[in-house]
Amino acid sequence: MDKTQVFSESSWSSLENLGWDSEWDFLFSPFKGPYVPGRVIAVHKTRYDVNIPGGIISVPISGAMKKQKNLPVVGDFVVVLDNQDAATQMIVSILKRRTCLSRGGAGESAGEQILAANIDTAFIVTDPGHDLSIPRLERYLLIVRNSGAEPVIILNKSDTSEEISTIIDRVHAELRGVPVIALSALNNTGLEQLGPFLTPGATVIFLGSSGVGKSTLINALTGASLQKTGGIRENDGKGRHTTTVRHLIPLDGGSCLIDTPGMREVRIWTAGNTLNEAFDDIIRIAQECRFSDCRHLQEPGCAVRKAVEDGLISQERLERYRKLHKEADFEKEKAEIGLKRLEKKRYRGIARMANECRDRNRWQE
Ligand SMILES: Nc1nc2c(ncn2[C@@H]2O[C@H](COP(=O)(O)OP(=O)(O)OP(=O)(O)O)[C@@H](O)[C@H]2O)c(=O)[nH]1
Ligand SMILES: [Mg+2]
Ligand SMILES: [Zn+2]
Repeated sequence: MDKTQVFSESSWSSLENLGWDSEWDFLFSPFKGPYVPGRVIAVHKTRYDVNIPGGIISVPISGAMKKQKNLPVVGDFVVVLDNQDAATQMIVSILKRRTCLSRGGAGESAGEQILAANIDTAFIVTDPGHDLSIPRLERYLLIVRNSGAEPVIILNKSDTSEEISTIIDRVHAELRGVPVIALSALNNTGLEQLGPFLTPGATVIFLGSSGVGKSTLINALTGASLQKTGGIRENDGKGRHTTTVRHLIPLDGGSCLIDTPGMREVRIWTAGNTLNEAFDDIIRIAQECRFSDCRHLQEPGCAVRKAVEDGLISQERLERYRKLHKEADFEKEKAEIGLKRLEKKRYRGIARMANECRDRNRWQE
């Protein structure tokens, strides 16, 4: 391999230390000859930093992948064409993702935005003060559960809060069934609670708003200042968006961490069954509603509204459910409209081809 292409020789890892196992080996087995496996550790505009055996290289993707909009994300295991020549080095395929973290596109843009792949545990980091918002945590939970990864909530900056155990109880009560860990990245206390998730071969990601301390936490875990950290604004406690790219970092014990930029907007992607699982209490009670398509608004014989009156479900919880449901439907609709447009375009292409064919035949007659 051309040594000049390995721009970061000191920081590369063996693929085994980046989660490569026999299952990946199996998926890679059809590729022989000039192909090598690798893991995407960072994504730039058109180039990808890929850790391959022997180094980290910066490569583009193949034209076919570009055309199919088949874009790698951080955490992907990929197949790289590596035939000694830096000019033709490129990613040619993505090995089938085990888990895939995605959200609805930002702004009005339709579609899915894939954030990262092959994540085992997603830490949803929040600050118990300024940033704490149950509805936002719930959105993150939906995104994570939908991805196939396991969610864990981290209340960072526990050094700044006197009532941390009350907050833990509140989060537990509102968002059932998710582990909640309180720690302080700055003071290096409570980090040992993350140990069970950082097993050899595991990949974990840190999600959350800007300024909650994701990079500080990663630096504390790696024991190095690999990630830049930033202050937060005095007036509203918001972060300054210090981290700008998602980055995969290997940890000594054989696990991998992914730092991410703080999210401004947490849109859920088509939440499907995950939404129903998260609100299984409401779904169960809704089976008793008189109308099967009851929206639990003004309909007579609504069991859900009765459950709210009886204090079995909180009004806020019902409202969060309604809002998320509406949003998931909207994302689905946006995606379907996009699909229809695509079909129309494809049909127009076929019709044009048929016309051209007919004209040609006529001309030849
Ligand atoms: N008091 C206290 N401050 C912390 C703690 N962890 C992080 N901070 C501070 O919070 C600020 C933001 O930390 P970062 O690690 O840059 O936050 P981030 O989540 O990576 O932010 P973005 O990269 O912008 O998304 C810094 O000033 C940190 O020193 C903590 O446990 N306690
Ligand atoms: Mg950061
Ligand atoms: Zn109802």
